[in-house]
Amino acid sequence: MAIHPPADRLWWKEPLATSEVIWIAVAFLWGLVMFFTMIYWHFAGEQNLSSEAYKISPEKFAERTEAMAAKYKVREEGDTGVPVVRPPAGTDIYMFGRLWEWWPVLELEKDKTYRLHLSSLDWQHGFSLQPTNINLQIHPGYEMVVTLKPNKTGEFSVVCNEFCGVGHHTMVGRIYVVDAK
Ligand SMILES: [Cu+2]
Repeated sequence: MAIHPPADRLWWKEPLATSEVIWIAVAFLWGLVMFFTMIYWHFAGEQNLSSEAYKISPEKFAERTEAMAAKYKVREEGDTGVPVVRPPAGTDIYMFGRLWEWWPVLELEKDKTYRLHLSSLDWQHGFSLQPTNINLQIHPGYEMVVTLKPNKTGEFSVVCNEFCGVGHHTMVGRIYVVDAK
């Protein structure tokens, strides 16, 4: 009960009970286990991201993304006019977020490695790749670079998970993963 202050205020000078020592030791050891698990899981876990961050202006990032899209566009996504871009495996690929879209749509090959650059042209967005557990904060002025090796074919959605205004809920992008030709 903590209604009244302890009679003896110098509580840190009280002798430690054995059970307290045991609990402190257990908590400390468990903390160590979790700390080393983080490092181990970085290599052994399948979804832990190693990301890099660099400064880049929104203009420059848009320029690189548009250059890639112009070069490797294969079709358009439905009637949205958004290009579906299939860059060569092993290359640097780009996607930006802006109010309220992820652009462009990417088509990647299974089991190939890409360096995915992500940035925002205007505002803070959240890159969330569904249904995997991949989440990144996307800021204007910085690019996040993720080394990515898709291990499943299919259609993956990119949703914005950082509230960014009235169109936030419509901010959905797409990544296709297909078998290598
Ligand atoms: Cu958003």
